[in-house]
Formats: sequence, C-alpha cells, structure tokens
Amino acid sequence: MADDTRRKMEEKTTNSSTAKNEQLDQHSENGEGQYLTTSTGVRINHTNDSLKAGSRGPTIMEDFHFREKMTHFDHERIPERVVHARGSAAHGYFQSYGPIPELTKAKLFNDPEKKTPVFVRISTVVGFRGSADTVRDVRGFATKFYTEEGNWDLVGNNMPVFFIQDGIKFPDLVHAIKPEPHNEMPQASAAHDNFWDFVSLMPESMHTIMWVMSDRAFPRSYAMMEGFGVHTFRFVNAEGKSKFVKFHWKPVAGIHSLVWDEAQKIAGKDPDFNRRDLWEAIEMGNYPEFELGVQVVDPEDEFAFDFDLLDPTKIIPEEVVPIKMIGKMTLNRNPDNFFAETEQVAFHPGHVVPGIDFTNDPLLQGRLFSYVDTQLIRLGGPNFNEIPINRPVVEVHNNQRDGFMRQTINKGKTNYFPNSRGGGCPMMAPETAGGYLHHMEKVEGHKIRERSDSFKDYFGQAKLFYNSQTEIEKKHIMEAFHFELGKVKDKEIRQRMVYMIANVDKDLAVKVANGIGINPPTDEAKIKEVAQDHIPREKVKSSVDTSPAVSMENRNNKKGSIKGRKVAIMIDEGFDYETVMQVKKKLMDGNATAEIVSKFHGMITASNGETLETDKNHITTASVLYDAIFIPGGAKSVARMKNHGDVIQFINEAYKHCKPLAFSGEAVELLENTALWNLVKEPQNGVNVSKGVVMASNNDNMGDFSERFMECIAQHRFWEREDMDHDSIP
Ligand code: HDE
Repeated sequence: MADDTRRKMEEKTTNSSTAKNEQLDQHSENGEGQYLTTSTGVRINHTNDSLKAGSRGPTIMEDFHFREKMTHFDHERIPERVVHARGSAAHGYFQSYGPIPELTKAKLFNDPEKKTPVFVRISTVVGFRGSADTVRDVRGFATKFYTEEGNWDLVGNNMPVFFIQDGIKFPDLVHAIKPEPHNEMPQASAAHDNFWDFVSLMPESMHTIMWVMSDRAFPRSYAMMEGFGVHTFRFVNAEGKSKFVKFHWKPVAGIHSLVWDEAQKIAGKDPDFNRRDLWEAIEMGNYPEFELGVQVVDPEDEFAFDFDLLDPTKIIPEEVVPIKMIGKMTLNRNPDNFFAETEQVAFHPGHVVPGIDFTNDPLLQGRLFSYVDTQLIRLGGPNFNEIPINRPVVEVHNNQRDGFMRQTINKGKTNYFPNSRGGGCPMMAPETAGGYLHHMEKVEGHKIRERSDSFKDYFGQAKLFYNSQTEIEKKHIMEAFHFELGKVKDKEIRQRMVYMIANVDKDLAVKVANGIGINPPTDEAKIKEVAQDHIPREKVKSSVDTSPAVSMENRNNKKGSIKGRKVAIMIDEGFDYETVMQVKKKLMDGNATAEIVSKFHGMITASNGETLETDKNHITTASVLYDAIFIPGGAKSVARMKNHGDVIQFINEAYKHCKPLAFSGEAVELLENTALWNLVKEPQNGVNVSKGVVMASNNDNMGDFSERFMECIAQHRFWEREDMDHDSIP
C-alpha cells in the first residue's frame, strides 16, 4: 500500500471518536438469531441434560459439551483489583477547545476538530467488587485516551491529594484501610481501629483525611464530581520546553454530594446507586460531561510556593494558579460487556504520549512501577495490552513476543533489534516521526532514603481546606469524625487522633473529643509529639489562608443546572394530571428525570380520567434515591396518601436530608401530617417557598410554581434546615 494511502486510512480511523468503537466491533459477538455452538464452533443440539448412560445413569466422560461448559465456568473469575475493585465505566470522546502548542505538542490537545475516543472507569477504592457504591471513600477517576499517538491514561481520583507522600508506603496504607486481617471487618469502610491507628501515626495523611471526612466522599453522581490528576505532571512543547501541570476534571452538571445518613441508607436500598445513575443517564442520552483544565506553572516558579510541587499531599490553590480549560469530555456509550471492558481495562499512569511527561513526585514514581506489575497477576500475563479494550487505535509494532494468550500473529523472521534480515524494522522513530523523547531534566544527588524537608508541612493545607469550608461543611466534617472515630474501640487511638486533629484546628479537635468520649486536647506537648517532624510552612508571596474553590458549597450553590437530577412524583388514584404533566415537562426540559411513585405498581387514574403508569411502588423505592419530591393535588389522591405511612416517611426523610419538596393544590394539606407543618410558613396566596419547600394551594400559578421548584432542585440542598431541632422529625 502506498504510504500516502496508508496515512490517509490511518487518519480516517484514528481521527474520529468512533475509531475505538469500530475496533471493538471487530471483536464483538452477538448470539441473536444464531445457533448455540461449542467454543470450537460445533453446533450444540441439547444443553439441558448431560450425556448419561441411561436416563437415570451416570454422566459419561465423553460428554465434551458438558466438560467444556463446566471447565470454562470453573475458570470464569480473575482476581479483582487489589484497590479500586468496584468500578463502572463508559465510552466517550474528548475534544480540545483549541490548540495549545506553546504548552504541549500532544496532538489530542492541538486539533479542536478531532474527537479522541476515551474509556473512563470510576471506582471506589477500599470495597470489594460486590460492595456498595455510596460508602465513604475516595473515588477513582481513570481515563484512557485512545489518541493518534498511542494511549494516554490519566489515572486520577475525585480528591486532589493523597494520603502518603512516597509510593513505598502504599502497601501499608492499603493494608490499614482494608478490612482487618483476622476477621475481614469492616467491609468498604475506613471506620475501624487499624485505619485510624495508621493515620494517628502518619501526620502527612491529615490533608487527605480532611477531604475524606467531607461530603466529597459520597458523590451524588459520577457526573457531579470533580476529578484530579493529583500529581504534578509536565507538559512538553515541540521546542522541548517543559512546564509543570496539574490536571482537573470539572463536571458540567456541577459538584454535588449526598449526605452521610442518606449515603448509608442507599447502600442498603440500592448498592448500585452511582453505577445505575451513570448507566441510565447515558441510556437516556443525558451524557455526563467534564471539562479538562490545567494549572500551569513555569519552571522558574518551581519554588515559588509554600509547599513542594512534587508533594502529592498538596494542592495548588486555584486562587493562586487559576485553571485554564483546555477541552471537554463527553461520555456517550455504555460498555457492551462489563467483564470484557470494565473489568479488563488496564490503566497505567506510565501510559503517556509525546508532550506529556512525569515529575519526580515519589508517589508518582512508585505508581509507575505498580500498575503493569499488578496487571500481570490480574490479567494473567504480559499480553494484556492486546485485550480489545486496552488496544490503542494505532498500530503496534515491536519485538515483544509470546507469553500466555498471545493474540497477534507476528510475521517475519526477525524478533530482535538491530537486524538486517528484517530490513531494520520495526525502526526507531525520530522525534519528527512522533518518537517519544523523555524531558531532559537534570538530576543529580546522593543515594539516600529520606524525605525532603520541603515535604514536611503536614498540616498547613489541612488547615487551608478546613478554613475554606462553610459552617455546614465544617459541621459535616465534625460528624464524620464522630462516626469514624466513634467506631474505634481502642481509646488510645481515639486520643491520639484528637491530638492529631488539634494540629489542624483546636476547636474541631475539642468538638470531636466531646463526641467520642475523649479528653479535649489540652496537653501542648502531646499535640507537638503526634505532629512528629512537621515543619510549619513559611509564608511566601503566593500563600493563601483560604481557598473558596475547595468548598463544594462556595463553588456550587449558585449553579443553575438541574441536569441529571431525579425527582419522585408521588400520586394516588384521583391525582391532578395537568400539574404532573407540567412539572414533568419542566424536568425533562432541564435534562432531569421523574419517576411516578405510588403504593402499588400499575395504572393510576387521574381526576380527569387520564391514566399514568407507576415506575416504582413504596416498597421498591425510597426517598433517599431521589433529589426532590413533588406531590400534586387531587382531593381523592391526597386523602388516600394522608393515611400512607410510607408517604409521610418519604416526605419527612427528604426534609431531613434537606432536599427540595413541592406540594400543589390539596397536597399542601398533606403537610399537616408531617413534621414539616411547624417548620414552614403557612402558605399564602400564590406560590410560597420556604427553606426549599415550594407550596401553592391552588393551581393558578403553576408556571411560577414549577420555575421555583426547578430553582430549588438546582440549589440541591437547604442546609438551613439542619440548624433546626430535628428531634421532632421521625
Ligand atoms: Fe492507584 N493503583 N496506586 N492511585 N489507582 C491501582 O492498579 C497504586 C494512586 C488509581 O479503574 C492498581 O490496575 C500505588 C493515586 C485509580 O482500573 C494498583 C500507589 C491515585 C485506580 C495501584 C497508588 C491512584 C488505581 C490496582 C501509590 C490518584 C483504578 C489495580 C504509589 C492519582 C484504575 C490496578 C482502574 C488502581 C497502585 C496511588 C488512582 C495496585 C502503588 C495517588 C483511579 O496498581
């Protein structure tokens, strides 16, 4: 094939968001309309009975179909990931906002016309594959970009910092946080003695601990959480000039979380909550979108901060170095097969393309070893890059050969380099042909096992994070410590943790101590002792004491979008059809969804004779699975609902979790039977909104009513309710 034709063909396949889909299709199978066969293609005539000597006799060895079917089944499981075992994934594409050649030569960023295919896997860290989605944990956010220069994996998390500063401590961290070795308890939870024992001896973990104690640890939706590359990476441009970069994913739908009580209940009601939400959003065409941003630091400014850029327990506050948005990712297709794609995808921070490079962050350096190593055991050998989901969309040519499950049939007589018998091929690629060049960083030093002093400010940014939270977020952090440390049996560990927290914030430490039956931290020497070799930061020009950007409330409560939210519309026989249709339409227009909830499944007849089918009944769903609740009028419907304990509990619980509620027509009367009646103002004429409860006793202003309800949904939560006395709420 002429070079030119080949190049054009390659461009055609790699220069489109469907390139990966087309490649995957070549490996797909669909049994629709087909006969059942053995793995070798022989058609099977009967699969429900084994081959026996007589219908009541023993099964005979000759039954090749039985043996093959059973043997394959016996070997179906592979080891789950040692961390991030539970995940869900989606296909999509990334598109750059415009060329940034001054920053990087990576082609995926330099052609805004190009759609680079991606596969994204989002995961919890600690729980096993079958654990629940909504546990308190960091979420993994791993993206494989199938670029025209090979695969780039951005293997990040939904929190911008990590627990440890050096990769060598990772096995200890993971052992400490996973269930305890003697009894394998607790599952998918950090709330146990081993973990807090470790943390209480590891001051460097305190910044990340503050993030994990915040509501970021249970995102409302995978489409509503941020993502971070965590480490400082490098961009390298065509002139070989390098700049430091931190990667950020910003969800277009805004950042929203659950509340802890809700998250725990969801873990029972629907352990697949986030996974289902992602799946359904994509099936409905409500595609999750994330903007990719970078914070860029010139090499001259490497030491301009009050922390070390190589320290993965530190952020660069957005107020110090603003984020430049460079592109957007859209997730628009669910995987066809969970195992083949989501389970077998193999990420590796070392998968980079020209224009992206590493720094000496010792955590990143540790990761560069671990990821391939782990795939060797998990996926059974060195050929995991040949599994369809892992293949790049560009051709692969090298002298790697053989190994378990080799797929490629390498032609030719040579499998070594240099060679003359194969015409010197495959050849080394000069930089002009896209050959990867490592950034020529000058490095020299003594071999030494020690931590740089510049990493030893363990508490400065933990303080920064805490001081940047709103009052309600601070309260949630305190409650999280009450929960986590309240589950720790060893009082010495609790006490040590209280002293550790005192290094972040004295007032918080006292509040935590009070909640867990421990003495407040009065001994200054002890506070210093747990801080170990901590060296407080020295303020520099770029220092800040708060960073509003790290508070979800500060950055989000003005967000106008209702995209991706789910609303329960509770009805019964005789409901008001028109208002349901009106509110439903408004929700659909904003790319939110509505589910009709009633006592039983089936068709419900409205007051005007129209019917609606229920999506969920009171047993199959719960208020915790929705962002908001709407109850329309209809005298008969409301009269029936007044006597349903489930409806009353639905309302009270949604109120307790600070969610928007809306009542129209006769439904306002329902409030009499709930704990809300005393808490909200009596409805006036027209539409009345109080603490996120929207009420209209008649249907005269339904346009306004729906509008106000949408605003409340966009706001997500009404924390002012939390300051009230909740004792009256069941
Ligand atoms: Fe990972 N990590 N990690 N990690 N990590 C893995 O690789 C590891 C770290 C992250 O959806 C494993 O294929 C070490 C930071 C994600 O498949 C393993 C260290 C960040 C995923 C591994 C870290 C991450 C993993 C387990 C410290 C955020 C899931 C299975 C030196 C920037 C990827 C696997 C997926 C998975 C090792 C720290 C993110 C064992 C040694 C920091 C999102 O290789």
